[in-house]
Amino acid sequence: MISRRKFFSNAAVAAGAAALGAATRSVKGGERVGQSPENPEKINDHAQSDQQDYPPGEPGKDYTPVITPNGSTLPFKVVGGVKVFHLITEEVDHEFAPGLRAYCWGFNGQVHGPTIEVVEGDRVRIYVTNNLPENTSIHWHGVFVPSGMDGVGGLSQKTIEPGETYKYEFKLRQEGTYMYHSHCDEMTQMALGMMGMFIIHPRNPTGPKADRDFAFMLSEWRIDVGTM
Ligand SMILES: [Cu+2]
Repeated sequence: MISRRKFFSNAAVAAGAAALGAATRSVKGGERVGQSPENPEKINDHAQSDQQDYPPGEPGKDYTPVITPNGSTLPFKVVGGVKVFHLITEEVDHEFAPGLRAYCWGFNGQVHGPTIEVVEGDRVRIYVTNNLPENTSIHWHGVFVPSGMDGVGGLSQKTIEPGETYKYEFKLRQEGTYMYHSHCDEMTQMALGMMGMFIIHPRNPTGPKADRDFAFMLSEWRIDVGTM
């Protein structure tokens, strides 16, 4: 999946690298671009946001909120300096187009799930309540998290049973456009729609400010006649 932000940032990195030579660097999804051998301690962009404490990033002040067409942004509240979110996995009667409906699996009544929007340096606590008829777990795709928060069912955690609520908590040490998705019985759960966007705004943005910022998540569906 190539995201709009990655698309733009790759172009920006290429331009920046040409102008600034070895000093330019970027971290995206574990890849390091434009490393600086003479300045190795500066290679990890996320190292700074890891060590430094920031107040929770505020929409409108620290970032231009993203618009998710045909979707929404997951609300949060700040508790003790932590952004607290609540995802609820559940069956959703989803209308793809007038008259084209199917029972899907999603989050908080939506397919795909609502966009999670945060700022580099934020600490987040995400409660996941499982209202599906089977176990699940949620993985934060591409996001640097401690192993126990990675959401890989059966590997980094016990899966979340129906009716259970699981707490994920971590600090955002990077910026970029990522996703979250089920990481349990993936062929069924992801195919039925269990994914959403996870957007981390840069704490100290460079370049022009966006007037409007849109997030599109594309996926392919095959819905046979009479499925519903
Ligand atoms: Cu993934």
